[in-house]
Amino acid sequence: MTTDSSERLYSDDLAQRVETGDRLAPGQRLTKDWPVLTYGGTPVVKTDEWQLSIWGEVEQELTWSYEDLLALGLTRRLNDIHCVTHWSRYDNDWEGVLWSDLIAKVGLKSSALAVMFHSYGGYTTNVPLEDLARDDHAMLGIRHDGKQISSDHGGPVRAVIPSLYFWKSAKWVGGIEFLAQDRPGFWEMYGYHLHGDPWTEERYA
Ligand SMILES: Nc1nc2c(c(=O)[nH]1)N[C@H]1C(S)=C(S)[C@@H](COP(=O)(O)O)O[C@H]1N2
Ligand SMILES: [Mo]
Repeated sequence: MTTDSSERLYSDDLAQRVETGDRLAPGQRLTKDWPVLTYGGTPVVKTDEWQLSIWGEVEQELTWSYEDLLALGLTRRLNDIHCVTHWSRYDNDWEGVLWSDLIAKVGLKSSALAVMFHSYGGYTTNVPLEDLARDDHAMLGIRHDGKQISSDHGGPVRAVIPSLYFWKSAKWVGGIEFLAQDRPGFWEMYGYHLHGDPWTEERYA
């Protein structure tokens, strides 16, 4: 990929960080490979069995199939990921359904303030709606570096929220619960920060 096309796929924030040499979040080390970080087993979910349930502070609860999700359209984004265990990986090339495109299809109640992502296998993680709205790279990821996301890395559908530590990017997403009040998910209940901004090192509470 040429530098020019990479730059166009960056957020303004990342493009500026690349330019000013302020790209690695504090306390992080760069890795070229892609570690697998999973608590527990690896759910293997086939695309024709995968479903997304949407409930909570919504006008109408929804269940989407994989085709329903793809019908919202795929967008490509290039971004960096920062894991709370101190590794970072640059230039992850994602294709998926942008959060903004998804939210346009869901009738949110004005009481909705945060989301809880629910994964196949039981993992959960919470993210304020404000952060998802601000992060124009937030998506449900389908492809990474030109290939279907593998089961290890959360395929067929995982969250990608590059503005927060990577534990917020739930793998094997099967449910999105809209919350009237933010509440801790799995790691957050075990002492991880409720919010998780890598630039201010919101690692642990
Ligand atoms: N369902 C689920 N999602 C998850 C996790 C997990 O254990 N289960 N681990 C989180 C953590 S701590 C990180 S760093 C990233 C790792 O994603 P990767 O294995 O694709 O690198 O996924 C996040 N999402
Ligand atoms: Mo992590």
